Amino acid sequence: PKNPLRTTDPGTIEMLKVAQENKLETVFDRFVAQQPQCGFGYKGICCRICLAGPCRVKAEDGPASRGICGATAYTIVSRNLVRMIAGGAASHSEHARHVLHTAHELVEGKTKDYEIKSPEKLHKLAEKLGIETLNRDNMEILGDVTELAYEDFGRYKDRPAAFLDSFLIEQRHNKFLNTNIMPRNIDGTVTELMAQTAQGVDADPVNIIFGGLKGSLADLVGEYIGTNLSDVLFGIPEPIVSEANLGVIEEKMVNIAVHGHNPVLSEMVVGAARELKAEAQKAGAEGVNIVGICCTGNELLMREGVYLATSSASQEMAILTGVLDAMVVDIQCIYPSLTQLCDCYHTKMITTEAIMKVPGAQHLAFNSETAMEDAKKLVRIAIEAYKRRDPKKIALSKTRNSLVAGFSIEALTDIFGKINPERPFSVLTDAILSGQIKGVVQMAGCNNLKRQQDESHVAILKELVKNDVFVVATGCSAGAFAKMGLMNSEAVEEYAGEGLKSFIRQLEEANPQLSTKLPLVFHLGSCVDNSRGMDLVQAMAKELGVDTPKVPFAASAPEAMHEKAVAIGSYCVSMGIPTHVGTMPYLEGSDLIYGIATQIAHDVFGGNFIFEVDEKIAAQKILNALEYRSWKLKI
Ligand code: BF8
Ligand code: SF4
Repeated sequence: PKNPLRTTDPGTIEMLKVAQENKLETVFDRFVAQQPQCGFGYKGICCRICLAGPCRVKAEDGPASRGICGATAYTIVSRNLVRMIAGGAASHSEHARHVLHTAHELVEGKTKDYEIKSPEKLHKLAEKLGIETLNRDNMEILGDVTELAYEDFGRYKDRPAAFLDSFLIEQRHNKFLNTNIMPRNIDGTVTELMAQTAQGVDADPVNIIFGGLKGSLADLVGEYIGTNLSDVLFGIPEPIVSEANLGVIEEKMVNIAVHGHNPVLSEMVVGAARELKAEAQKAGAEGVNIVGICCTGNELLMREGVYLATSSASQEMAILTGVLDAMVVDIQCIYPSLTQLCDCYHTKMITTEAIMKVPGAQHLAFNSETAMEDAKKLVRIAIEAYKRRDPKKIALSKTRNSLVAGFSIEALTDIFGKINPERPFSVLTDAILSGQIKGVVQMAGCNNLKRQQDESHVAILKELVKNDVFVVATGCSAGAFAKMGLMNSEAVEEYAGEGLKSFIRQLEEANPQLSTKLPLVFHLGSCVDNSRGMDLVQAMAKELGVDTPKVPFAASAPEAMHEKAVAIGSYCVSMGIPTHVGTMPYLEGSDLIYGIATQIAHDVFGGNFIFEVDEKIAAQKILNALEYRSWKLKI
């Protein structure tokens, strides 16, 4: 391969050398050890849904072209695929459920450690959901909001999930009802999908895929609950400056990485770190440095300006600096291998959630009732570990880049609103209609070592901004840009095309109150905050007076990995968005399913998957999709 390291992230490259010198195994070695990966699995034509299997589609025709029960390639591929969506929806909603429980405990008076940080968001959310706000106490309003959110998890009545329906423009609402994919709840939809795809149930690939799309919308319900309630409890993100990459882990500090997804825990750790500064100083450090990994990092970066240490594929690298004192994890995207590396260092690994334990890690159950107390225990474990650092093992990274994050829809509305207060999003759509910018692309998703880490994110971004596309980003895609120094104003100068540059400068001139210049790519938040992107595309649709399939808006997940990414991609398609994916999902074993994903979906929902591993060609396909839509709008 052109780059045997399989990463393009300079911080990770520094640390990989440390791993190699010390013969420490990392994900990069295990990726190589797994090659070649199974061809049947890759194509999605291995079925192990029942104990008669595993069955593989081994021939074009005859008995070997089907599983023992007679399931054909298209049935097996579609079942496998939508079970991934069910997994994604379950994951995002588990995250949302935790935020919801915390909000509920606050309402019940069971926790004193949380508050309604943004009454403004609470009121807006309640109004959207049809909950009365006039002359009512905030806690009462939050009580009704949480009740409705709980109903969205388990509703049996035939009524669409409120945390989706209230966020949809009319045309999408009707489309989802007419195609029978509007979920009425989350838990029931995930369960139904498992039942639908069990041995001997649905064999019709179209019906299975439509079940999957309903599952993907259930995922979006969870994301809407997660994003909105997090904003209520922890504040609406606003533009904020910070830094990213492994160099933010500093020798003179007690360093705690918060890794995973849920702000409920990590927000408390940030508070506890501030309170326990004196204890850290007593131990010889200058203070406590919280750094984020993956999406919990994005959550804290967006609201608190906490440094982002790294993203998913390079999570192990944080330990190799030799100065990470604790790795505190909640749920999702956490490599079980972390303990293996922690064992070679003084670093303490601590799991905190009942459904997420790793052999070798210490488990400290985190409860919202005792949140601050628990968070302080975590910080103290790190301070103790700090005293046991081995100076011989210290290998600091020099890579850290400045960034600007914090672009919630509210923040974007404020920024655009300085130019047109009545119709903020017309600023964006007018710029598209005038040709100043070509459209909007939401870059999202993970790292996947099938690609060189971050290479595809960066290559596609550069191609898009050079061609005047306004880019928003979430998750590890945003992480890649932050780490690489592409999420700041200098990057606008260096990489933006003339149209995009003038658009961003125009926004800056209209917003002198901002303490920072604007970045090349606008950070929308964590993966659940892809829901913010769905608000954005619909705000643009409203402004243009059209349905979403007519909006010059596309999505791209160049290095998709997690089941959650499969769910997100699928709801983007349902939302009428052309959606590029750069790592192939397991569907090449059925031309029919490939066709449904890339073409039939377009006929029904107006969105479609664009599977393309070559970055240049992918960027061109995304640009073509945007251009076609802008051209249609203008005629
Ligand atoms: O939810 S982008 S690798 S960290 S799944 Fe995971 Fe993928 Fe990163 Fe965030 Ni999202
Ligand atoms: Fe084989 Fe059918 Fe069982 Fe799948 S469900 S493992 S194809 S017998």
